[in-house]
Amino acid sequence: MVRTTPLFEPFAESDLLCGAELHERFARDGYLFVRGALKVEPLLRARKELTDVLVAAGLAIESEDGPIWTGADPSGFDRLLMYGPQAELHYLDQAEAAEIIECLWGAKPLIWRRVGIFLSFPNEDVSDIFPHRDRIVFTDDAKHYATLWVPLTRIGLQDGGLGIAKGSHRSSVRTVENAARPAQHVNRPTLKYEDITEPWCSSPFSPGDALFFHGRAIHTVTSNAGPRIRIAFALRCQHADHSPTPMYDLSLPEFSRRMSAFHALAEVASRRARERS
Ligand SMILES: O=C(O)CCC(=O)C(=O)O
Repeated sequence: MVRTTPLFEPFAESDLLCGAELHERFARDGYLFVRGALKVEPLLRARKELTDVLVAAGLAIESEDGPIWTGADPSGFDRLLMYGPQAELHYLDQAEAAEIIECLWGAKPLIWRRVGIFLSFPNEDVSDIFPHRDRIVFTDDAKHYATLWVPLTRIGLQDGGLGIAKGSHRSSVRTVENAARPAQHVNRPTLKYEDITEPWCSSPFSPGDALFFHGRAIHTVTSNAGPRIRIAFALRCQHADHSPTPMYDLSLPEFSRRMSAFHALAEVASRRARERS
C-alpha cells in the first residue's frame, strides 16, 4: 500500500542575506528553505559515489539525472553499505556547512559526525515511517538541535519530497513509539496525520538547495512515484555552546552498532529482571 500524502503549500524561500529576519522566521516556522545555498559539484560527486554502490547491488543504472531504479527488490539491501569504505562522509565542506548553518541559525553549530543518508525507491511504502519528529536528542531539550537536509537528486513533490508541518516545533502533539522501523529510520517516533493541525509545506528540490529544520519540527516524506531512486542526506547539528550530546562524534555505522549493542544489553537486563521476579 502506498500512502497518500497531505496537500503542501510551497515553502517560503529564504536567502542567506536576511539576518535577523531569517532567525525570526526560523523561530516562527521551524524551518528555512534556501535554493542554491550549496555548491553543486561536491554534491554530484557524492551522488556518483552512492550511485556506484546502488549499481553494484543491481538496484540502479546510472543516468545524468541520478540513479534509475532497475526494478530489483531493495528490501534485502543493507543501507549501511551507503556509508562506504571511509565510513564517514564529508559531502559538504565542513567549514562551508558551518558558515551556512550559523547564518541561518544565528548561532555557531557543532556539526555531528553522523551523516544520515536517505534513499527512497519508487513505490516503496513509507506509510509506517512518517510523519515524525526525530529522536536525535537523548538527554536534552531539542531546541538546541537542528538538521540541514540536502537533496542529491532532483525531487518533485511526489518523488519522495520532504515536507514540514509549519510551526509544529512549537506544538505539544504527542508522538507514538514505533518499534518496527527500517534501519534508516530508527529512533523516529511516529505521528498521525490527523493529529497535526499545522499546514504542511514543501517544494520541488534540486541539488544545491538546503532545508534547515528545528529539532522538534514534524516532517514527512512522500512516496516516490518517479522512476529514479531519490537520495538525500542530513547533517545534524547542535548549538556549539551547548554540551555535546552523547555519541555526537560517531559515524552512522558506529552509532548503529552502539545502539544495537545498547538494545541487546537492555534486552538481557529486562530478561534477567523477568527471570528474577
Ligand atoms: O529524507 C528522508 O527520507 C527522511 C529525512 C528525515 O527524516 C530526517 O532527516 O530526519
